[in-house]
Amino acid sequence: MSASDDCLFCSIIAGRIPSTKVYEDDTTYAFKDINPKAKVHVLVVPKRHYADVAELAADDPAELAHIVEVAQHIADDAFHGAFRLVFNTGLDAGQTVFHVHAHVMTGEKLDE
Ligand code: IU
Repeated sequence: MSASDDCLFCSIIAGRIPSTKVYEDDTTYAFKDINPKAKVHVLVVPKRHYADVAELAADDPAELAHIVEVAQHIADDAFHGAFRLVFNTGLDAGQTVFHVHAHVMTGEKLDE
């Protein structure tokens, strides 16, 4: 669970790799996805390193709830509160970065 130098999102949180920050507080960081799948596509991550959402939920459910709150705030600002929240979990579900991240998609009416 410790931050590792070879974790891309740990490096983004630490500022070693640039990102377009959308939100930050003591425990949580949010930045624009470099390959957006919606008009507004933001990744919300805990600053502490967890591989996936199941690991986060088991160790720190309050942080998971906080990530949902941050997603709601982003959507309140971008699109009257409507948003899609996705946690790809595991290689076969399309997870490519193994630092848990919520995809927040909003800013427009989304396909069903
Ligand atoms: P996934 O759920 O693990 O597949 O999501 C990883 C996301 O991280 C994906 O949407 C990428 O576009 C995004 N991303 C990024 O925002 N910045 C990067 O430097 C890299 C990936 I690499």
